[in-house]
Amino acid sequence: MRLSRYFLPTLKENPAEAQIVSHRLMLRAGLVRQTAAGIYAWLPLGLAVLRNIEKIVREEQARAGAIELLMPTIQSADLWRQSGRFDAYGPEMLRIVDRHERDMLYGPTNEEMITEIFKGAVKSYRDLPRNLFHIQWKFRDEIRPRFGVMRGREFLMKDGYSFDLDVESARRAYRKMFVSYLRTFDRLGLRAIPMAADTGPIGGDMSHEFIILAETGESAVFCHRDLVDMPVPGDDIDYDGDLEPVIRARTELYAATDEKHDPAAFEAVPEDKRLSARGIEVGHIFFFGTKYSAAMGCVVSGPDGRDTPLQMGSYGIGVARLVGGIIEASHDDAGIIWPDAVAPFKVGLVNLKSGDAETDAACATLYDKLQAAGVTVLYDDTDERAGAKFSTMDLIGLPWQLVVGPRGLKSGVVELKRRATGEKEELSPEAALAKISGN
Ligand code: 5CA
Repeated sequence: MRLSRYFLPTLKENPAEAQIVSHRLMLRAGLVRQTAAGIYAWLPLGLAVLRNIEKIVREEQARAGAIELLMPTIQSADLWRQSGRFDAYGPEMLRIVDRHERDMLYGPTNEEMITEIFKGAVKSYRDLPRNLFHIQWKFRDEIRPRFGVMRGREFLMKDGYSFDLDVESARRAYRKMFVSYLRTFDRLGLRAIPMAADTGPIGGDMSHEFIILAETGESAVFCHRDLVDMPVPGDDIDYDGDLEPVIRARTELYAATDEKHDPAAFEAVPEDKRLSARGIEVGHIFFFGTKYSAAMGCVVSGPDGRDTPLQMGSYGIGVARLVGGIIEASHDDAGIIWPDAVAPFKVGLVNLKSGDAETDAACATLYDKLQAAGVTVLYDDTDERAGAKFSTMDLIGLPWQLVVGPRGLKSGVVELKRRATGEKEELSPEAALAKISGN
């Protein structure tokens, strides 16, 4: 993409309304714009990051056996009356009346809808287990939307729902998602710690939040320090094998959010291992048994021929929140530092003298070759000053900066900078291409 034809409205000044660094940087780097309180338009650069996150989430859901579908954002209130949540959900739910005076709502989550769909389709235990997910916009009329996309009113979520015949099999589904979340966040460049959590309006008796540590996090969290760097299962993980050891290694160490905090149990952790910090909840998984299936008649005939309400769990990832979370975890004074896996472009190609025939030609060749090698590249072909170009590149945080100017070209070199470390080296254009493509 040529910057001269792109849409990248960056800001020089820090926006006054942004209280935390990720919100500031998302506005300054032209990722999002607020259109109403807690509602954001995703600009091209932000959308590219969102899509990259979605891709990793999808791949890891598929690896764990979950199947994608897509449910609508607008739901009928009747469904929620069946579960009893239409009244219970309270003012956080955006209620809508259509032209026929029917009560509708903008979905804050989808337990009811997926239960209804599943109930109409699956009649026999032979069609179990299943885990269905979608990645869809949600609306929650948060009383205090803040911190940009971290606590928005409209936000993108991955929500998945498992259906099993009995409790043991449902717990197995829960364990699969637990492990899949560890892998997902790891691939996103984050260290997420599973913590015992409250179930809130979703309900159920077992729940873990996945928390990344950040000073600006909304939740106070308490955990054993060893959880922070615990290695995550590799991509050879066998989801049909025994996942219990992976879970046990984590759940036997103390980790709890504020609501579940047990000061006495925390005191039992050796003092040098006690970590009391703030965190961002990027995922949340729940096991709630028959709460929705019993209320809504989602039953199958079991091996004994008797109707059995299904055992269910639900599994959420804050896809939009993750964009802010990743920036909180990875930035410096100059701007964002995208982990390679989610970067909107892999390389920023900087032309130090647009209009100079030789520099333009060298850049054009590099641009073509990068694209031919399948490397995503944002080419700054504008006639801005060099200093401004460097600041923009640092601000938007692409993993590599490839800087081409007339002076270097005279001696046959370009400059390659790694954004994360600031390390720079001069090398031939061919060597630079090889290094970028090989990484
Ligand atoms: N149905 C369940 C799981 S599918 C559910 O809705 N869980 S949740 O309420 O915990 O939300 C899942 C994830 O969405 C959270 O872990 C969080 O990362 C994200 N999330 C929740 N509320 C917001 C919000 N207001 N803004 C941005 N992200 C949010």
